Parts: sequence; C-alpha cells; structure tokens
Amino acid sequence: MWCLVVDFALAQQNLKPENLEQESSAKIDWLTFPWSHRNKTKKESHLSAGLQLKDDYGQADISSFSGFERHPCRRVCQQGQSQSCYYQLVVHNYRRLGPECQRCQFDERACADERCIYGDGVASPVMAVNRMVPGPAIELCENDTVVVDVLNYLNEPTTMHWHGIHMSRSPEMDGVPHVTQYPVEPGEVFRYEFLADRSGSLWYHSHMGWQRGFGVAGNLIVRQPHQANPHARLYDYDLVEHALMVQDIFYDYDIQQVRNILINGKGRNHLSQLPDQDARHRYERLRVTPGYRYRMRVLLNGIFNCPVEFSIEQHKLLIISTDGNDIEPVLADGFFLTSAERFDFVLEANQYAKNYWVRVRGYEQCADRKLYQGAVLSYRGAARSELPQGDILGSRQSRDQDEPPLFINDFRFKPLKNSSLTLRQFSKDQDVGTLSLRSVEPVPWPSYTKFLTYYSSLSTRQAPNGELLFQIDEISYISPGISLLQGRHLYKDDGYYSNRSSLAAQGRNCARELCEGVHVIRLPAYRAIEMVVTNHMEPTHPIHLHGYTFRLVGQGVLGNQNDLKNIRELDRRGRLPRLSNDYAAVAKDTVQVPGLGYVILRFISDNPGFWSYHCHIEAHTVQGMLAVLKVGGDNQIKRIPARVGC
Ligand SMILES: *[C@@H]1O[C@H](CO)[C@@H](O)[C@H](O)[C@H]1NC(C)=O
Ligand SMILES: *[C@@H]1O[C@H](CO)[C@@H](O)[C@H](O)[C@H]1NC(C)=O
Ligand SMILES: *[C@@H]1O[C@H](CO)[C@@H](O)[C@H](O)[C@H]1NC(C)=O
Ligand SMILES: [Cu+2]
Repeated sequence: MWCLVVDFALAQQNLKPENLEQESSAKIDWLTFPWSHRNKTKKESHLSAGLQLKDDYGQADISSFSGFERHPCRRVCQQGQSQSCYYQLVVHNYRRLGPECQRCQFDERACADERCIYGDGVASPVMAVNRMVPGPAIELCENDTVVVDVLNYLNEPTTMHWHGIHMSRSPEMDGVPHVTQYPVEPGEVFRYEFLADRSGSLWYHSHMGWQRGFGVAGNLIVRQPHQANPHARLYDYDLVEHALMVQDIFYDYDIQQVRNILINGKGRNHLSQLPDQDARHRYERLRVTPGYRYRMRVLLNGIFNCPVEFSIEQHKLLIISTDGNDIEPVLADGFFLTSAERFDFVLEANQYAKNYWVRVRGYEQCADRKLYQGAVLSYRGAARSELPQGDILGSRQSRDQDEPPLFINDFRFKPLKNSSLTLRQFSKDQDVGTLSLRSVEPVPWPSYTKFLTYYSSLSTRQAPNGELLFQIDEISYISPGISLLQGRHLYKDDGYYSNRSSLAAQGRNCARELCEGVHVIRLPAYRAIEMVVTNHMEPTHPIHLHGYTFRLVGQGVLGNQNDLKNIRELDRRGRLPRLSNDYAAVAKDTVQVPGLGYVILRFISDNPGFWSYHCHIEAHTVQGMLAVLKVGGDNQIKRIPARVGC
C-alpha cells in the first residue's frame, strides 16, 4: 500500500493540531492547517507566556516535530547490521522570524530551543519540516530500510524526493509528482519506504513547485562501516553539525528576486548596513578542537541561477567526495557548487585556536545583488560568542602565499586549450574542472564498451504571452494529469508522450514554434547509455538525473551557438572530446552544463522506470526544463497498481 489516505481522526489525535493552535492564534495566520480548528478558543495566556512548546506538547508529540538527534538509526555503521528506520516529516507553513523568535533576537542561545527560524532576521513566510528550515537531518547506514511518513500540513499538494537514492527496488518512491506518484494532497500522509541503496551525502527535498525554495529540504546522510569507507582514515570526526546546506532565498512570495544566501538557514542580514562582525547577525557555528580532522559536507539547495564559491579562511580543504561519491582526495582552497551539487571535505583544525570565517560568495544572479554569506569556524579555546575579525570575503587567497589558490568545479569555463583532453594533472595555475576529478571506484563497464548515444539540448523560448520558458530538446515540459508510472496501462504511449522525434513526425518544427508536452524520452534497459547534453545558453545549468549515478566523461565549452544545432556532426568531427580513458571518471548525480557548452554522461541503464532528468535551478524546472527518461519497456518496469488518484 503506497498511497495512504490519512485517517484524519488518528492524525489529529497524534499530532494534536489543537495544540499548535495554542500558539498560532488567529493573529498568526501563517500556521494554517487543512483541518484548521480556528474556532476553538484557547487560553490567551499561552501567547503572553511566550512559547512553551515543550510544555504544550506531550512526550509523543514532541517527537513529531523534532530533529532526529536521538534516533536509533543514528549509530556507528557495521557490516550486516542494517535496521529499519522510521521518521515523520511534517511539512507545514511557518515563518522566518516568527513570534517564537522573540528571545532569539536578544539571546543567541535561545534560538534553537523554541524552533525559531531566525534566518537572516528578515520576516518572511517559509515552508518548514518539523519546524525547521532546513528540515531535520536524517542519518542512516547503508542498506537500512527507510520508512518516512510525510504529513502534508500545507494548503497545497506536495511530494518528497530522495536526492541520490537510486530507488532500484522501488521506482514509485522517487517523489516526482505525476511521474512516480500522485501528489500528496493537503491533509494526507504519504508513506515513503525504500532501501538506502548507497552511501554518501544525499538530501531530501520537495519536488513540487517552489516548495524547495520555501525551505522544504534537508540532509540525508548515509554512512558506511569503517572497513568499507575508503576515506575513513583521513578524518577523526564525521558530525552532522558539520553538514552545511547553503540556500539562496527569496522574501515573501516574490519568487522573481534572490534576496540572500543562508547557511543552515542562518546568516547576516544583507539589507542591514551592519558590518559582518556585528553581534546582531546570527551565524551558523562549526565547532572544532585543535589537532583533529573533521569531515564536513556542503550542499547547495539552489533556487536561482546562483552558483556559489565555498572556502574557509586560513584553511585548506581536502576534498574527498562529490554528490556522495568518493573521489581521489584533492587538496584545494575551495570549490564551487551549482544547485544540488555536493562536496565533502576534510578540514584539519591545525591553525591558531580562534574564530575563522566560512565564506560563501554568490555569482551570477547573486553577484548582481552582491550576495555572500558566512558561518563561523570556531576553535575550542576561542571566545565562544565572538565573531572572526575582518570581513567575510576578505581576499581569495591561498593559505600558502606563494602559490595561487586552487578551486574546484568552477562554473566559469574557459574553452579547452588542449582538445586531446588528457589533462589529468592538476596544474598549479589552473582551477580544477569537475572532469579532472577521479573516482575511487572504477566504472562498472569494460573499456571496449560501445555506448548508445542520446543527444539532448538545453534552451529557452519566449511563449506567445511573453513568458520565458525553459526547454529540453526544444520542448517545455507539461505535467500530465495522470502519474506516468502508476497510470501507464491507462494510456497508449504513442499518443501521450512528446519528444523530439514524435513532434517531428507530426510535422512540428520546434526550432521555430513553441513545443510543449509530456516530454518522455525512451531508453532501452540494461544498456550502456551515453547522453550528450548541450547548452545553447550563456548561463550554466546544473542537470540532475534521477535513478542513476552517472560518470562524467566530457565537459567543455563550444562557444559557437550556431554550431550547436549540428551537434551530432560536431561530435563526429571530434569537437566534443571524451576522456581518453574513462576508468576513473568522476561519479555524480548533478553536473553543470557550461554556458554554450556540453557535458557527456555515461551510465548502465540497469534501473527500469520513469526517471526525471532536469535542470536543478528551481525557476528553470518550474518553467519546463524537465524531461522524463522512460527506461525499459512496460514489462521491465516494476508493476505498480494503477491508481487514478489517492
Ligand atoms: C549492503 O548491501 C550490499 C549488497 O548486498 C553489500 O555489498 C554491502 O556490503 C552491504 N553494506 C552493509 C553496510 O551491510
Ligand atoms: C596537449 O596535448 C598534447 C598531446 O596531444 C600534449 O603533448 C601536450 O603536452 C598537451 N599540452 C598541455 C598544455 O597539456
Ligand atoms: C518518442 O515518442 C514516441 C511516441 O511516444 C515513441 O514512440 C518514441 O520511441 C520516442 N522516442 C524517443 C527517442 O524517446
Ligand atoms: Cu537551468
């Protein structure tokens, strides 16, 4: 039973929305519930007495709205000791700088207690998970069975995607509305049940509309037993407090404008003229003890076209993993992230024991607004509440003054100087491209493998009403009325799907006219697939593929826009070089397609199902930059009971 309709009586009993009403009195209209009990009058004293959440909730209820710090699945992972792990995620409307933040404004220590989402100190509606933005981190071990009840307290439908999990046994748990499931309506619970089929720094987020931008996202950390972890010896601690979610945010409902970047939901107020070191800002703090090495995880929950650069004052970062996939370590000064990308690094606390800035600088749309953000790396022994000296950004300097700084995954691609592309060494004067990273895990195919290549493109088109639509293969995605996976016996593919070839067969010229539809690309199952994705636009697009981890074997700039139309021909002429040896090609689930450039991805299509393939900039996904890969025939895809709705 995948789609549960909530037993309302039970849900109300367990979650006691009446209790929530106590602090969401009529004047707080942002905490609304589909089954709102607004007319129930509660004692006003609760409000004036401040927010005594702990008193107001019974023991059982606190767990419904808590983080998972004491969850039994948070443990040292051991071979063959997988567990079944249950979580409740309540997705609800909430507010940054809401009334529960009264004490936090004056006392930093009070902020966490009362589930205050302080943010940057600018009041704005958000969508929270268990009263948190970002939502609570889930920590698991590889092979655990995960059961998550997502309770939709919003007044709009939702779904949850488990970014990085392959869902190889449960394609119906991928969380894409009208692709792998029906949306979870307000007041409904949906039970996600899946195997943690790989390890790494993963995350969960809503796949519906702008909900990820409103805050519905959290870390999903899947660890391995010590013996299975190739980098285990490189660090002493792997703490969830050192997992950072960076997010670019909007204010109110103005989804047109990026207004700030936050780190774990906190940071300096960009609107204020206060200096970075002003004690009124609330920064995330990472505590370390001198002499130890810490694994840290950074993820960009990117909403706009806002790549970020990450570094830590006076420290080198030993980068060991990207998108949850271990790489041969690279010692760098920092790295860039585009939306949904992750890097894990080891920080050695080997500097003078004081406070240092963790620096995040925004580019593109974020640079237009000069957005940047900080967090504090705080050594034990340094003044606990003090802030580092100086400005957050300072200069982009290597710790080693004589050497130029080394940054990884820069989105500002320069056309390749050497088309033979055997550049595996990290030259000292050059930042390291993603393609130069090497996986510790060899590719799962032999070197003589022949790949089936699919050419795909990213572009924009103006709709007749002036709206700017984003496209894949010159088609803007339109969500179908049924869910593709569940409903696939209810329709005939050939009439229902649109793709480049089907539209061409209908005599449509998508290069000239606006093409929209349920964009489904068919790929055979259990084949070696290569996708060549070209970008006809100047900005970078981070492309994410569901259901698979792919290997990156080509990435670069082509420059000439007109040429991109003949991409197949260019490829034949060798203008799209691939790694000469893909043995250690870096494994990722999201990769940036450089502006006016291309990427080449390879994977074995051993996971039949309907897998979304889309740009991870929320604004672009919403405007049509999504397609679905239907991998395998109907008989190869797991049988899911057809339901027209839940
Ligand atoms: C998880 O399962 C896979 C496949 O059965 C196995 O190779 C791996 O060792 C398991 N990991 C753990 C931590 O038990
Ligand atoms: C460019 O590639 C050639 C091999 O085709 C190699 O000999 C040369 O050293 C490369 N140049 C650079 C700058 O790496
Ligand atoms: C395009 O869609 C048509 C109609 O559903 C289908 O027959 C064809 O296989 C699709 N082509 C590709 C490349 O996905
Ligand atoms: Cu995009």
